[in-house]
Amino acid sequence: MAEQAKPLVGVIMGSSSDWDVMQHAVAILKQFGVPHEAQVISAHRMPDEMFAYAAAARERGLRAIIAGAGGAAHLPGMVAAKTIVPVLGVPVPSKYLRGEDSLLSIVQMPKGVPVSTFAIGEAGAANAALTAVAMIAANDDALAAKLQEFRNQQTAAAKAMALPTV
Ligand code: RP5
Repeated sequence: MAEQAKPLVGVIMGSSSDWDVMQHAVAILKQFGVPHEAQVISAHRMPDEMFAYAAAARERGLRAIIAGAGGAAHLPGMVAAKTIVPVLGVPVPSKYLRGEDSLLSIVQMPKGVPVSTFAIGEAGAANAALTAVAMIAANDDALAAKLQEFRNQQTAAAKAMALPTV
């Protein structure tokens, strides 16, 4: 249902091999009923498509772009270079450096063209989506109420945590 409406959030990733991580962003957007789209757009293998996607993002109504990539992870920064739509970068774990390369590639943007950068892996993907939800909720009271309830549930779960007796 959320995928059929005009998307507000674009989820892009450099490879289908990123899906295991990036599906956690899509799951959050689905959970909150935020219209979204998801596709592979590779910075180094599809540079023309990447630029076209970024250039059209604002006029297509996207309010945020969640971009995940691994290794020399150019995708979030290059998309940010071509649009003023906020870009939320997710470092995907890499084979040899466990995603530390992805993290540094994404987070170290020079001053002037920001990429909001999240944790490596699943938590980063989910939190990027939660941040997109929060951005949209700034002008959507029903969505804000859902987000607050989501947080309340985590508080209740933490309060109910018990430790083994020693
Ligand atoms: C990056 O290279 C992708 O984002 C992916 O994390 C990594 C490996 O891509 P594949 O070789 O699995 O397609 O561009």
